[in-house]
Parts: sequence; structure tokens; C-alpha cells
Amino acid sequence: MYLNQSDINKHNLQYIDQHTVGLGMLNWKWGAKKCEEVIELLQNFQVAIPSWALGAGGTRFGRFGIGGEPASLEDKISDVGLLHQLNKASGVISLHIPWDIPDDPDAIKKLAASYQIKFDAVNSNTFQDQKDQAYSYRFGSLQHTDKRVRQQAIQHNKDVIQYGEALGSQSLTVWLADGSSFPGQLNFRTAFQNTLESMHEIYAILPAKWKMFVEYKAFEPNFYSMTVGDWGQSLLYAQKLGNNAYTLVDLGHHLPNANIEQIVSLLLMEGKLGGFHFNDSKYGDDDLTVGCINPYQLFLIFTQLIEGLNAKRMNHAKDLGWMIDASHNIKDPLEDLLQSVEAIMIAYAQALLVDQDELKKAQLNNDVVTCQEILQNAYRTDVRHLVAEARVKNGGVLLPLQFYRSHSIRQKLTERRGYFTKATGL
Ligand code: RM4
Ligand code: MN
Ligand code: MN
Repeated sequence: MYLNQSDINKHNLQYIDQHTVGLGMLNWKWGAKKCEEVIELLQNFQVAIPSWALGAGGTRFGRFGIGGEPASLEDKISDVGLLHQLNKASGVISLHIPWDIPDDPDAIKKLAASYQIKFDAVNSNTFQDQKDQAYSYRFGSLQHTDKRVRQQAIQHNKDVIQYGEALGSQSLTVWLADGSSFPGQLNFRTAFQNTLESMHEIYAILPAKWKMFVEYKAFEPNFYSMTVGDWGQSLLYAQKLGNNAYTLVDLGHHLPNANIEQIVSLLLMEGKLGGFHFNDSKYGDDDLTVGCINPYQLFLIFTQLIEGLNAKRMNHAKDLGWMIDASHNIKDPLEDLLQSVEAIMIAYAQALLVDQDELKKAQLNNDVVTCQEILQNAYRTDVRHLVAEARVKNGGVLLPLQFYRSHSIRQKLTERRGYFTKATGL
């Protein structure tokens, strides 16, 4: 759906005074130079939207449709286009195959370009059986005891790379459900070695500029062991595969209370952090809206990221894959995604306010109290006007959620697409 520029201008004009006052306060507190620096970095920052999370999600107990869900890949691109026109920070989509096969890649690319959207990592799916496949993944895919199953899964990943190439993607995310649900079911070493051998075959055909992301997860759908269960295992695979293989961190894939910011810092140090799947959770892989449960953790992660990226002179916007991975069981997915992107931008902006030099000094002096003051001084700042300013400077909407609601966008989508459409995905 294309938005009307005059509607956007009208909306922005309506709220501009309030915004100017808020922004002025931030300039006064942090200095205009610092604020400008932050705004510029925010303007460059884009977060990829997952193609599998544009419809209503569900749990194993049921699913509640939302109306106007995207029924095709074209619809999904149009939805991401809508988000991007609103927040100017969602100019990327990540596709999951075979949920979203681009049958006519050129037409899809053209449509995406009309919304200024690019393609981030393509994701393979060997955690579900497809109708026409020869062998089942019940007992795993790349780890399977039967070579024919492994070959089928390898071939699928190769196909996914080809789809991605046709669209201009430059990375493949491999997340495996492989593992075991009962003690004794699996020889851990054999499972690891089979998986590694399979990944080697996929890695071998990776185009030159591509990255391969190895995503880990501690549990689910297997409940005793996962063959890529944590960052240590993922790092082992990535190191053994080669320079273009990296670890991907999904925030919801850890055991409770894991110190994710420390994980991120060390992966970055080793040059092996590939990217993120952002979401939030309280109990497991809840896939909730980013920042809805633990925004402080998100801020601490960004603080480590910025310090680590700067130390390596890496580009914040380009050198890591920034993606959302979420599921929307009760909210309108588009509203939820707007909230998620906003939460990411807020955490990034707050972390940019951390005085890294002062923090280093305080660390050297073991001045623990000052260390905490520096972090919390930034975290307790309401940076929403910086985020909004970056959005408006990029041509977006001052208050995206408000605009979405006041222009009855879900209602319009439902009129166009009907109430009972169902999006592929989670
Ligand atoms: C997994 C994991 C993957 C995602 C699937 C749908 O839990 O997070 O990244 O592709 O779900
Ligand atoms: Mn994920
Ligand atoms: Mn997940």
C-alpha cells in the first residue's frame, strides 16, 4: 500500500510543535553536536522485517486471524513497504523458503524497489516436512543418520541460496531444529560431525560475497539436546567452516538469565558475530515485541555492540545483519512490528549516548558506582524525539502508530484482502 505524501505532511505538521520542544530539551541536555551525531546514525540504520511474521502467529493451542493478512509474497512486500514509508527504518525484508518462494524474482525485485526495499538473509526451512519431499525430517535434517535425508536438506539450502541470489540477498541463515528429545537417542559427536559435514557442502557453494549465519537455540522443538544449542556450538561450526561463516544471535534462544551482552561482546571480538534476530521473551522463545519485557537488556546489548563495533572500526549499519524474528499472537502484526523497530532504535540511540571514554576511565579506576551512573544516565533518557527526528528527516511519519490507526490502515487492508486470508509463516 502506498501512502499519500500530503497525508504524511499533514500529520507531521499536526505534531511538530510538541516534537520541537522535546527535541530542544535533548539538545540542551546532551548538546546539539551529540544529538546530530546520534540522529545521523539513526537515519542510516535499517532493521529487516521477517516475511514469516506479517500475519497473525499462533501457538499449539490455536491461532486467531487478524483480517487483511498478506496472502502472497507480493502482499508481504507491500506490508513491509507500508512499514518503511511510516518509519523509514524497515527498508529490508528477510525471506523464509519455502514459505515465500519468489516465483518471478524480477517482478518481486521490481515491486520491492518501488518501496525502496532490499533483501536481507534468506532462511532455509528443514524443520518442517513439505508435501512433495522424499524423506522426513522427523529425526533431524543436516544431522540425520541417513545420508539421503542429509542430502535432501543440503539441496534445499542450495536452492535457498539460488532464490536469494536472484533477489540480491547476500546471506543465508541456517536454523536447525535438529537435536534429540530423549536421552540416549543420539550420539552427540556423530550428530555434530554429520551436521558439520552437511554445512561444509552448503558453505562450498556460497557465492563469494555471501555470509552464512549459523543460528543457535537451546531448546524447542527438541527438548533434550539441540545440535546447534548455544553460542559455543555455533561458534565451533562457524570457525570450522571458514571466514564467511558467522554466529547469529536470536535473543529468545538462550537458557534463562543468560548474559547475552557478554556473548555478543566476545563474538564480536572474535570477528564471528554475524547478526541478530531481535525479539523479547520472559520464559522461552516467546517471540514477543522487542523491548516489551526487558528493554534494559536490549540497551546493554547495544552498548556492547557499539563499543565493539567502534573498536574494530566496523560500520554500525552495514557490517552486521539486523533482523527481527517475532510472532504476533494477539496484536496486529504491523503495529507490533512498528513497536519492535521503535524499541530497537530507542535502545540504539540510548546506547549511543553512553560516554564510552568516561566509562573506560571509570573501569580503569574500578569506580563501579560511576560505571553504573554512566550507563543509567543514558538509559534513563527519553530518546524518542531523536528517533522521531531521524524518521522525519528521512521522509517518514512523526508518530507512525498514531498515523496507522487514524488512517484505519488495517481496516483498509481487510477490505482489500478479506477477513480470512492467512499468511504463511509462524
Ligand atoms: C526458530 C528460529 C528461526 C526462525 C524459525 C521460524 O525458532 O528463531 O530463526 O526462522 O523459528
Ligand atoms: Mn530466529
Ligand atoms: Mn526462534
